[in-house]
Amino acid sequence: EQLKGAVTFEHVSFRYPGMSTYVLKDISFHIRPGETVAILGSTGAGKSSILQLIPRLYDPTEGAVYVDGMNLKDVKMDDLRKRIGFTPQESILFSGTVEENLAWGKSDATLSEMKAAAQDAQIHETITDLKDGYETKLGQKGINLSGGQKQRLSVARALIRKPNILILDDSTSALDLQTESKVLDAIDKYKCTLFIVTQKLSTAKRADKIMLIDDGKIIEEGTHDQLMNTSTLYREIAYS
Ligand code: DGT
Repeated sequence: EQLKGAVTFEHVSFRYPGMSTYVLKDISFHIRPGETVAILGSTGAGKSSILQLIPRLYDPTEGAVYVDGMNLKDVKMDDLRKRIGFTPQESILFSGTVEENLAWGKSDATLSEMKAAAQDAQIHETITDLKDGYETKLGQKGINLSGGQKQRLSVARALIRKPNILILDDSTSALDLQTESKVLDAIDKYKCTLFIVTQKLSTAKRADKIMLIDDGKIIEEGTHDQLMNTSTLYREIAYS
């Protein structure tokens, strides 16, 4: 059964294993399939902690997370892995070729699937300009990519799976506005549910829902236009 990509948090509270303080406190929201959610908030607010619960890197301490109405605990991990694209804050690339790094997203990916994903992530031309193209070695034994190039490669790796739910945890922070906007235009065509942690107003403006997170709680939510009308805090962020 295919996931469609609705995501529901029901009274989710969370503390990291072995820690006594809650980093998420009674978070509830419902996201419809295909919606884009921009998550904003200061450092340590809990943005990454929320997102890690969706691919089940952790389970909620209290409350539950549902995808398409199913408690995540009842969804097979393999189905989740196939259907959720997740790029963590620090891109994880290993010493191998560009192709091997991309195939980590989908082990049976063909070269043309890799190229399509790389084009969407605006990294294909950078790759073809490298000495050995997709065969170029990265890391200790090869070349080093810039922060923004690593981020785009990580996004490409997540797109290869054609995920129903895509989670970009600050994975476009090093991209300029124009490149980020091209990547997001391409992601629109995947019709996936998108969670994106961002500090860019241009990205927040595109979102169906913006969530402002502070101290483990959702303190404001709405569209850009709604929050510009109702939230002093959002206006401060918008004008800063
Ligand atoms: P960022 O990434 O600096 O923009 O901040 P957020 O909003 O993503 O915050 P998050 O979720 O990384 O951190 C929320 C709180 O949880 C913060 O007090 C640090 C703590 N925390 C984050 N990751 C871990 C972890 O792996 N283990 C433990 N024990 N605490 C963590």
